[in-house]
Amino acid sequence: MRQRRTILGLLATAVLCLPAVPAAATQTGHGPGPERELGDVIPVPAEVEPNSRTDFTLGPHTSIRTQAGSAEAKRVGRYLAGVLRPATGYSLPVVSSDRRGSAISLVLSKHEPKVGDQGYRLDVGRSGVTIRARTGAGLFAGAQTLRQLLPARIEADRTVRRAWTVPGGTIVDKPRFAYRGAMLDLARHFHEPAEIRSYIDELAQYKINHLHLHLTDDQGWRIQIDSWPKLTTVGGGPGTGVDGEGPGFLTKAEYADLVAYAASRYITIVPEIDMPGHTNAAQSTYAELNCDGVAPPPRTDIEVGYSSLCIGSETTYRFVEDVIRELAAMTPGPYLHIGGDEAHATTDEDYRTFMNRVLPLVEKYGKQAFGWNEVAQADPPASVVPQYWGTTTENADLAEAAARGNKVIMSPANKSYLDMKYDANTPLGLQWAGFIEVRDAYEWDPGSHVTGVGEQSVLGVEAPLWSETLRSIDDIEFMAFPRLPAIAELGWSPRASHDWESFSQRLAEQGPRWEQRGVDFYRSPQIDWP
Ligand code: TNX
Repeated sequence: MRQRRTILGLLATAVLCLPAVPAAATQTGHGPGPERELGDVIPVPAEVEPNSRTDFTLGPHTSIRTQAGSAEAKRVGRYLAGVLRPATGYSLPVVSSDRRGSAISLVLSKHEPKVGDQGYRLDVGRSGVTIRARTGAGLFAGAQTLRQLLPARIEADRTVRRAWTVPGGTIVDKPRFAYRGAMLDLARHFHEPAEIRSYIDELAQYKINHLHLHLTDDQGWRIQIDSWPKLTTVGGGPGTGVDGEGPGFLTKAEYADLVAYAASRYITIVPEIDMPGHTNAAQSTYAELNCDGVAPPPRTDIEVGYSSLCIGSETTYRFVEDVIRELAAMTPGPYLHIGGDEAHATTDEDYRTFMNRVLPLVEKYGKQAFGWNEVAQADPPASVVPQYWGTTTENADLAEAAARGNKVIMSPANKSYLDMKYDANTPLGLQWAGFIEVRDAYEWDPGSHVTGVGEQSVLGVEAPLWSETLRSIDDIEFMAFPRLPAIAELGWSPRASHDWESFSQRLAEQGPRWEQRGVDFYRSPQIDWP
């Protein structure tokens, strides 16, 4: 719908541009005061102190002032200017002078208390907004909060004449969990870099800071590996993907561009090569990866659990090491995900043998291993991060791993899987873990969801989006929104702030923002959309 929406959006904007008085003010009866309340943000901030006497209104002479000498602050300033210029029509110059006057100031200080490495303090006073943080990531998070504190039409791609007022007061905010992730499956259907960038832009608004890319599976191989070139030319070529309709792959250059684009939004890419199962694309391309030396036919159905690398063969480990080495070399982030799920065609003993050889390889190339929670069955070292995808609240292997000191990522399939249908009428998605309405996605606690896995053992949360039924960015958006913001809030906001009534009201206000941006979303009947 992106194309169509944009044209409608242009028309609407053109109409609203005509009157001399601020359009939205006339339309909604709002005076010059702010349309939003301080704290009307997803994820909800940790501490909010409104002050109605210090609202700030952006004007044509407002500048974005960034800490002198800080390239990092300048980078966030430029990003923020890029977000605010189209709708306001103001020039919002990014300057590093101490000149007085109306400004949004971005200040980096190692001594800022109470905000940790990812948080920020945001003060809205009469002459401007000041965001303070200890890191660029913190400034960026504060910039996203500021963006949501402005009226929804700030997301318009054309000038809208109205007052751009930010509610006065102070926010002090930092995340509950260090890791807030989303996952995109490029294997079942490839998604183009432009689509991935557009998803990254959406994720960043909700303070998601990791994007896990599921790069390989039975139906396709989506990342260039020079030492095994046919993985992509054949395994990512025409006819690959579910129903043969999802071909494509990322070259190393495209992958590097994506890593850089994500980094500019303070998002770290976590690449996944799934093994020892989910490997048919590789095994049908290279016969030597099979115990019998015979390449199976390519598969485009959505069965799982039938493929396995040959555990007793040295060729397997040469292959795995080549792939891990090349992937680690192109990945600046600390994590590398080795899958490990649904290896039903691998015996338990072989699975342990495999993991005991492969986990050290990840470390050898300087990365920390993530694996789906089955990896906990191999008693991995404490540095390994199991990702829980089960649908129950009991998992002895995971609890034992937590007791041994492993940190885990929480992605329970019946809560956080964005590819599950909302209800029986959802045209896209699967339903093996049940229907997931937005309230289901919101009503659980990552810090106590699995018995024996407490808050201290949780590195964070992640919302996976598997692509068996998804082709376009519109499909992705429709499944991600509005559930992704629910998972994002569970990952960022303090446990004590958890409140469905508050969340659902703040979520309703995201609807017009998605409309402005041409983002598809599911109009859940649980939400009172404006
Ligand atoms: C299970 S969850 C899988 C994936 C499927 C997904 C579909 C997990 C670790 N494995 O292979 O795509 O279900 O929802």
